[in-house]
Amino acid sequence: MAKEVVDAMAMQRALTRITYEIIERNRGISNLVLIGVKTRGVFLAHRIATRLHQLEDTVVPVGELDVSEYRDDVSVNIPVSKDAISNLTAPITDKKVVLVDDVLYTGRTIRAAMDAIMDLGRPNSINLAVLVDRGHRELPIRADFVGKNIPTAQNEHIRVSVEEVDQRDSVEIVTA
Ligand code: 3GP
Ligand code: 5GP
Ligand code: MG
Repeated sequence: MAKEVVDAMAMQRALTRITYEIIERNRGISNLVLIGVKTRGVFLAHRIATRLHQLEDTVVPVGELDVSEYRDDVSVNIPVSKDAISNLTAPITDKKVVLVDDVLYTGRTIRAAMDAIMDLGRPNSINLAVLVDRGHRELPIRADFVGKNIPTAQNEHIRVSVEEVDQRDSVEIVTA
C-alpha cells in the first residue's frame, strides 16, 4: 500500500526552501560545493544548484558520491574510498560542503560519505540536506536542512520519485 505524502508542488517548495536556508546559513554561497548521494540525491543536488544559480548568479559545483559498493550491514568496517566521489574538479579543502541525500535513515551512509570527503581534503564545514528524514538513527548524525520529517515504522519504506528517473516527483510511504 502506498500513500503519497509529498506531491510535485510540495517537493519543489521544499527544495526551494532548503536552497534559501543554505544561502542564509552560509551567508552567501561562495566556496560552496554540493555532493549528491547517488542515485536520487544527485538529482536533488542538481536542482538545488539550479536554484542557487537563479538566486545568487553563482555556479556551485555538484559532486556525485557512489555508495553502491558500500553495504549497510558491514559499512562500519568498509570505508567508502575517496574515489567514490566523481565530477569534482576543484580541491575540497576549505570548501563548505553540503551533502545531499533523498532519505536519511540510520545515518551510516552519511558517516561513510563524510569519510570519503575527509579523504579528499579538509573542508571548512560539512552540512547535510535531505528531502526526507525517516528517523531510526543508529549514529549521532542529524540533518541541517530537511524537506520533510516522516516518522516511519521499520516495516515502512519511503519511495522517493524524481522526474529525472521516475517521470514524476513524489514521496510515498509504502507499507510492506
Ligand atoms: P536512490 O538510488 O534513490 O538513493 O539502494 C537502491 C535504492 O534503494 C536507493 O535509492 C536507496 O535510497 C533505496 N533504499 C531504501 N531503503 C534502503 C536502505 O535501507 N538501504 C539502502 N542502502 N538503500 C535503501
Ligand atoms: P542510511 O540508513 O545509511 O541513513 O540510509 C542508507 C541509504 O538508503 C541512504 O542513501 C538513504 O537515502 C537510503 N534509504 C534508507 N531508507 C530509505 C527509504 O525508506 N527510502 C528510500 N528511498 N531510501 C532510503
Ligand atoms: Mg539515497
